[in-house]
Amino acid sequence: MARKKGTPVRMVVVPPVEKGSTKKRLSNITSDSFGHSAKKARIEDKTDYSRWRLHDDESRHTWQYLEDDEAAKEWPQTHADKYFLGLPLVRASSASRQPYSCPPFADLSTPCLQDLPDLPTAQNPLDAVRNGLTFFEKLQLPSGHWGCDYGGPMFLLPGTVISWYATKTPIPWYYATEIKNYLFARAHPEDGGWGLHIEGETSVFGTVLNYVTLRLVGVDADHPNMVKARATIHKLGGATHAPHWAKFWLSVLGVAKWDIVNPVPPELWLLPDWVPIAPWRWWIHMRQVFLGMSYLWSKKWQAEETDTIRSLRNELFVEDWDTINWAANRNTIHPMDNYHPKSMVLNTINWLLVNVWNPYLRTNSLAAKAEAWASELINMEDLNTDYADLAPVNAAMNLVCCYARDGPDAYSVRRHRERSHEFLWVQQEGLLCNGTNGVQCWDTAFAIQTMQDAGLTQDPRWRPMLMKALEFLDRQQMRENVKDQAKCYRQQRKGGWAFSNKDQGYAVSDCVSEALKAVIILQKTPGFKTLISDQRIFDAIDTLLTYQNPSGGCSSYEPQRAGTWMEVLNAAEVFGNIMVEYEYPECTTAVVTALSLFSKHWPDYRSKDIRLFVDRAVKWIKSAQKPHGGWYGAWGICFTYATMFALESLASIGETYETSEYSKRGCDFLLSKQREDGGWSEHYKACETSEYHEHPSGSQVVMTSWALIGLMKAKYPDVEPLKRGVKLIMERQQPNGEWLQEAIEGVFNKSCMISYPNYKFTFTMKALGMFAHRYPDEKVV
Ligand code: LAN
Repeated sequence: MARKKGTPVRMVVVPPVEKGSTKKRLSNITSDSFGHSAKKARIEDKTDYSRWRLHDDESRHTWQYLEDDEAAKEWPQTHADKYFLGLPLVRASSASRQPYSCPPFADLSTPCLQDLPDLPTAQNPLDAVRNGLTFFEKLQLPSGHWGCDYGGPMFLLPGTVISWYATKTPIPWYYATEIKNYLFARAHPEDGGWGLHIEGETSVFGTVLNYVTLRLVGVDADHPNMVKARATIHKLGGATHAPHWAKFWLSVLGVAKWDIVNPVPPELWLLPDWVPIAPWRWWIHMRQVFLGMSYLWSKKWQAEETDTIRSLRNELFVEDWDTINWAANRNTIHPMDNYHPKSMVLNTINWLLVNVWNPYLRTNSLAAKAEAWASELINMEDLNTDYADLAPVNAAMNLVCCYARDGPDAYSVRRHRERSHEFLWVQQEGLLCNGTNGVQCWDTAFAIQTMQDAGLTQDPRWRPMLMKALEFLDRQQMRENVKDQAKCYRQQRKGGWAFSNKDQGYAVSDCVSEALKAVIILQKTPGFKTLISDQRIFDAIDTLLTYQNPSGGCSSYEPQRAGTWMEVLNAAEVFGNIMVEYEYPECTTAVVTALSLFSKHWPDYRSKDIRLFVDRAVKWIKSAQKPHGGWYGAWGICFTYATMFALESLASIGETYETSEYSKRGCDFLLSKQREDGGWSEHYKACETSEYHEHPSGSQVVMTSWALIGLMKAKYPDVEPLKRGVKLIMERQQPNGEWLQEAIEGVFNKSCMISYPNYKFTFTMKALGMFAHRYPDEKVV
C-alpha cells in the first residue's frame, strides 16, 4: 500500500510502556544520542523553516540552520530554498513552517508555490515550455546546476545515523528534530512501520532500521509512534527476521551479536584477479559496500555500549536478548524482506565459512593480511573522493572503519563527518538522506538538452541560465584518471562526468554521454563560448569507447567484469541484480546518441571505432526487446522509461516506426498502454515483477512525457495520440508554470525506488518542446 504522508507529530512523552509491546519494562531512558553524554539530547517538535538555507559550495550541498537572527537576516532564503522546504515563495520571511503543501504522491489539488505570480495562460505547447522555464529558472543554484531531494530509499538515513552514533559524532538538535519529523511523516499510517523505500510496503528492514534511527536521535521508546512501530516489529518476528544489512548495522551498534551476520570475509580481497568470483569483478556499489562491511565484520567491531543500546536490545526482539541463539538466526528472514532469496550455493558457502573456515582455517595472520588490504582499499576510495565516497552506504561504513582504525580524532574521521552532511536534504516533511551526494551533472545535462529540443537555445531570454549551466559542466568535467587506477580496480574516467559531481568522481556511461551531448549542443550554438576544448571532448569520447560490453550493450560504471551467474552470491536479500554490471538500454542509448552527435561535428575522430560501436550497440538494443515490444528499464520506471531510450537508439540509425519492425513494435507497445485521458501511468511493481503494471493513481506527467518522447523519436505518424498526451501535460501545469510532484520516478536493483523530482520539469518540457518543434501548427488546447 502506498504510504500516505503523515501529519507532523508532536513529541508527547507518554510514560507507561504498553503491556506486551516489549518483554520488559523499559528504563526511563536518557536519550544520549550525540556524544553519548548523560544528559538528554535536545529534540523539538519542529524547527523554524525560515532559518534553513541550502549552501551550494560549487555543487557540494549542505543544509545550514541559522540560529542566529543576524546571520539569518544577512543570508536571506532564496526561491530555491523555499521551494525545497515547501514554503510560499514570495513572502520574504515566514516565521513558522507552513503546512505541507507539496504532496509526495498524486494529490494534484495543492500547488506548492501558489504565491508565485500566475503566468499568462499557455496557448500552445511552446508557451507551456516557456512558463515551465520561467519557474525552473528560479531553482537553478548559484553554481549553475539544479539540486533536488534525492530520497526514496529508506535504509540510507539509518546507515548514516548509526555511523554517527557509533563514532560519537554530534548531531545538532535541528537535524535530530527534522529526522524525527521526516520518519514520522513517512511511517505507514496503519502499522507505523517503514518499507524499503517511501512507497514500499512495511518490511522488517525498513522498520527496524528506522526505529533504531529514531531512538538514536533521541526519540523516547514510549512515544506512541514508537510503541506502534515496535508492535509491528514484534508482529513481524522481531529484528532476528531482518535481512543481512540490517543485521550488520545492529551488530556494529552492539544491539545484536556478530554471530547473526552471515560471513563477510575480507579474505576474498586476497583472491588473485583471475579467480572468477574475485570482488574486483563485482558491481562497484556491491564491492564498495562489501569492503567496509568486511573490514568491520572481520574486526567484529562494536560501538561503545550505552543506555540506549541496552534498551534497544530489549525493544527490538521478541525473545529475551540473553537467550537468543544468534548463529541460528543468520538465515532467518521475513518473507516481506526476502525479495532475492539466497541461493543454495551461497547458503552452502556460508555454512562452510561458519563451520569450517572461521574456526579451523582462518589463521590470525591471514585475517590480519586481509584486513590490511581491505583497509588500504578503503583508504584509496576515501582519498580518491576526498572522503565523499561513492554513495551514502559505503560512506557511512568507511566512517566507522576510519574511527575503528584511526581513532576518534583522526583527520579521516573528521573529514568523513563533514562530508556526510552532503548526503542530507531538508524538505517539507523533514530531513532525509539522498541516494547520492546529489544529481547535479545529470539534471543539468537534461535541462540543457530540453532547451535544445524546444528550439530555445538561441533565445537570449534563456542565455544566462544556459551559460551558467555550461560553465558548471565545464568545471565538473573530470580531467584526470584516479590515482593508482588499476590498483584500486577503478575504470578510466578522464574527460568524463559523474552523476553528481567531480568530488564523488565516478564516471558513469550515461552521465558522461548526457553531459557531453549538452556541452556539444551549447558549444555549437552561436553565442556560446567554447569552454571545453576539442581535446577535452576527445578525452570524453575515448572514455566512452571503453564502455562497450562484448554483447554490444553498455553498463553503468564499468563494462561487465563477470557473468550474471555471480548473482548466486547475492547475500543482500532485499535487492535483485546487484552483483555485477548488466547491459541497460538507457545507458546504451545515451552512449549511442552521444557518439552520433559527436560524429556529426567531428567526423574524422575515431570514426571507424564509433561506427562499429554504434552498430553493435543498436544490435544489442534490438536483442533486448521483450516479446511485448517494450524494453525493461533498470533506472526509471520501467518499460516506459527504457522504451523511450530504445526507440531513440533505433532512430539514431534511421530506424523509425515506418522503416523498422523493432521501432513499430516498441511504439505499438507504448500505444497499447495509453490511458483514456491521454496519459501513461506505469507502477513501480513493474520493476519488481518484470511485467507492466498500471499505477492506481492514474496518469503521471513524467511517464506521459517519456512515452511521448519515445513515440516522437520514432516518428510515430499519427499525431492524435500525441496531442492527447501533450494536452494532459499542459493541463497539469500550474498557473505559475510548475508541475507538481506525482508518483516516484526512479528505481535501482529492481526493488528500491528513488525520486527524480526534476524530471517533472525536464521531461515534461522536453516532450512539449519536441512536439512544438515537430508540429508547430497543431492546435492542442
Ligand atoms: C544511481 C543514480 C543514477 C543512475 C543513472 C545514471 C540514472 C543510471 O542510468 C545508471 C546508474 C546510476 C548511476 C545509479 C546507480 C545506483 C545508485 C547509485 C543510483 C540509483 C542512486 C543510488 C544507487 C545506490 C546503489 C544506492 C546505494 C544502495 C546500494 C544497494 C549500495
